[in-house]
Amino acid sequence: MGSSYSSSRAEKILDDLTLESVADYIKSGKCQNIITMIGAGMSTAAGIPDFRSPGSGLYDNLGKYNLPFPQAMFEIHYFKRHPEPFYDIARQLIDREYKPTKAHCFIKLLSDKGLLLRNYSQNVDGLEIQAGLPDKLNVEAHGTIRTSTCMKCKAAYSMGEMREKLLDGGEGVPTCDKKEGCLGLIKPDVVLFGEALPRRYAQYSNSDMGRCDLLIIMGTSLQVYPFCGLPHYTQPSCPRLLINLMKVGQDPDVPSGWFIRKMMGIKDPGLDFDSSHAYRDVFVQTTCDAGVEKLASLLGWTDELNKLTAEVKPMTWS
Ligand code: CNA
Repeated sequence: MGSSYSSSRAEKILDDLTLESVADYIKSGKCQNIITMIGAGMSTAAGIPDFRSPGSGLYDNLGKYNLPFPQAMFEIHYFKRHPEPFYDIARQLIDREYKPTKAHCFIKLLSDKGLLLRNYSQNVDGLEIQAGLPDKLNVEAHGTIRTSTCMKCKAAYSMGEMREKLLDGGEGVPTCDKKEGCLGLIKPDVVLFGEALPRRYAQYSNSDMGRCDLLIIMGTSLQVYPFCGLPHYTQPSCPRLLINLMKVGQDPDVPSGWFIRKMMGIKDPGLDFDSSHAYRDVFVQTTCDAGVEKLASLLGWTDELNKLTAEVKPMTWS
């Protein structure tokens, strides 16, 4: 995936850097391959905490585990030595009722209208699939909690089986009983820091990003590589819309981001909403749900979006 950045020659597609202009572009019919890129902020309205929101994010609430640093909880090397905190958090989050949000339903609506090229998700909750998005249009870049695997014998476990192990197993860690004497640790099929992303991620993103004619980024701090590098691989003319509580993805946001970008051969300096050169990046500071509600209204899709949102069922733990 090579960077194609060249802003000086790029065509300016949006009349101005507003949600209204993005809606006009979609309505023009020239925009047929939309990619959505989503993160944990998509699911906070469903009751699932994100990592980095001050106060409510998981990173601010891990004090009792005496971790060397908050991210350790989700790092494979730490997990292998100390899996207990990870399962303690899992136990607190499991078995509640999580319903896809309006923003998840908006992505489903894009797919129903034949406008969605792909959804790239960092989330592991599967709420976009629960909203009805076909598997083939979804890339779960950081894996999923819907399935689990024994780290020793590789036996597969369903979400229902994992649920039982966690809820019936006291405070212990879930171990494998599918092969006699195995007792390997069962790990949800999520990608922890330090693990490789699913092959599907590179397979699809390599060809998708250059074909994208509108990128919609929602509910992410754009801090986790390689995922947060995806916007850089769109064509220089491709408009990029960020709907988030905070402005993110600009050059200095990611510690040592400049170094990683250099290693990845990325020349694009990041999202640019405000500079005198800004020409394609639009920031809408609001919740994902309020952002899609406004966009749907501008597109005349409010009734369809409300119908999908009213009909969607919560996730089941089976
Ligand atoms: P993050 O780093 O926690 O960032 C979340 C971003 O979303 C922040 O910029 C918030 O300001 C913003 N935000 C929070 N709530 C809303 C809202 N309602 N509307 C709009 N914006 C909002 O999370 P990222 O996804 O960027 O980080 C990647 C990690 C988080 C991935 O590895 C995930 O696996 C991991 N994660 C996933 C889940 C999930 O599956 N639901 C939950 C927690 C963490």
